[in-house]
Amino acid sequence: MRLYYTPGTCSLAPHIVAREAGLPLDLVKVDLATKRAEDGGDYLAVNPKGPVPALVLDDGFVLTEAAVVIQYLADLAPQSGLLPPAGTRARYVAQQWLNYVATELHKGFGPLWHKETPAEMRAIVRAQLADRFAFLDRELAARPYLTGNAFAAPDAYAFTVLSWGRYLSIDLARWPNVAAYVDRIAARSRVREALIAEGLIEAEAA
Ligand SMILES: N[C@@H](CCC(=O)N[C@@H](CS)C(=O)NCC(=O)O)C(=O)O
Repeated sequence: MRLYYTPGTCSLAPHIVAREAGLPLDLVKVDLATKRAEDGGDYLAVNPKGPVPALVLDDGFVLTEAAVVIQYLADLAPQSGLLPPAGTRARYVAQQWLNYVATELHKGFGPLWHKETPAEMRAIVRAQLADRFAFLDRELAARPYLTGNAFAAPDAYAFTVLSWGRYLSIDLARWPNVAAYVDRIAARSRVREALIAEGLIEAEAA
């Protein structure tokens, strides 16, 4: 399987899930500005929608949309416990979190990445994110991970997105349970491997 990724973006989430699941992946870096893959290929030929991630299976089938790619990978390794079996209530709870991360957190950051976004809009977006982080902070007061006592696939996605705060001067220390959650996940050995592989932390720090 090949994962098309761009360091530190949402493609980090399926990358982490693959490592936590013990699944080998070939990583292909994508320059989002030019839509060129590091192997010289045209990324738009892989995913005509344009964004990372895209997962290309060994038979050439292409999966996109982070929350779906994450589920596909976790389902390849059911023994990893990263997602409960399909059809169970616990699975729907995990899907609720994946969807929440995708639509409220991941896309909630969207306007902040565009330099044309006016200051008034930035203030509204930051306030909305703060409300969502406050919600997460209340949830994480009750348990260490989104779905319970164990790290699971939605945590890989939430960790990835929450980590963007540092690029946008959003100090997670305002939400101590969220800050502790991010630190807890960052300390996991498979997560550190993914961060090193994407060049986000130094190997010596592993
Ligand atoms: N709907 C897609 C959106 C993915 C997405 O927003 N990817 C961002 C990086 S986090 C990206 O590639 N942006 C550049 C672009 O859209 O050209 C998903 O959920 O996977």
